[in-house]
Amino acid sequence: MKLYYATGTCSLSPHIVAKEAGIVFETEKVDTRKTPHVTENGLDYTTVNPNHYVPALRLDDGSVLTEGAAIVQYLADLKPESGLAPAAGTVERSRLQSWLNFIASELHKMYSPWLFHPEYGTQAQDVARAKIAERLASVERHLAENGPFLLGEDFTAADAYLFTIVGWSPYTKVDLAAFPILRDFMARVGARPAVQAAMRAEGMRVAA
Ligand SMILES: N[C@@H](CCC(=O)N[C@@H](CS)C(=O)NCC(=O)O)C(=O)O
Repeated sequence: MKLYYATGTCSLSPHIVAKEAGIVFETEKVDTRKTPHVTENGLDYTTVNPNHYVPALRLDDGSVLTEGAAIVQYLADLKPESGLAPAAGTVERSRLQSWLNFIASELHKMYSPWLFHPEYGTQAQDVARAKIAERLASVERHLAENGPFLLGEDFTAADAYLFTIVGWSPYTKVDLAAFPILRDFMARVGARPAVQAAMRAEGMRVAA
């Protein structure tokens, strides 16, 4: 298997899940700043994902799986004993999917593209920040009542995704000051050895 990734983007989430599960795979870095995007091996990335974006997972049969929320579940299901995804068909699995969908649509796609492209203008960016703050307030309440992780006691793929997206806050001027429980979550998840291993593998700086 091979993960196509770009450093520090949403593809960090499947990278974390793989490290947490002890799954060894190849990685290939994609330069998403070039058009068309090219990989470190000189491959036109549109031949991997016609939608251009990372992450994408090349499976051992040569086919490609896209969409971060699907990739993390696929990886977690390869190692059910990791507890990164509850068993399919259970209400707990549906809760995991509920969180993955929430993070993808209510957070990920609010931070990106809006807050990474100044050309959208400050008015659009202020609206995005206000919406993100509303959503983070609901995550904060949930963690306060049901934490320490999104599904309760155990770290799951949803936590890897939340950590990845909320980790963009310092670069996008999203203020986490009002969310102490979420900040605590970020510090706790950021201290996990598998999370640090994934970040280092991508060349990211890891807090001491
Ligand atoms: N719906 C996709 C969105 C992935 C996405 O937004 N990827 C960004 C990085 S976080 C990207 O590759 N952007 C470059 C591009 O769209 O060309 C998913 O959830 O996997």
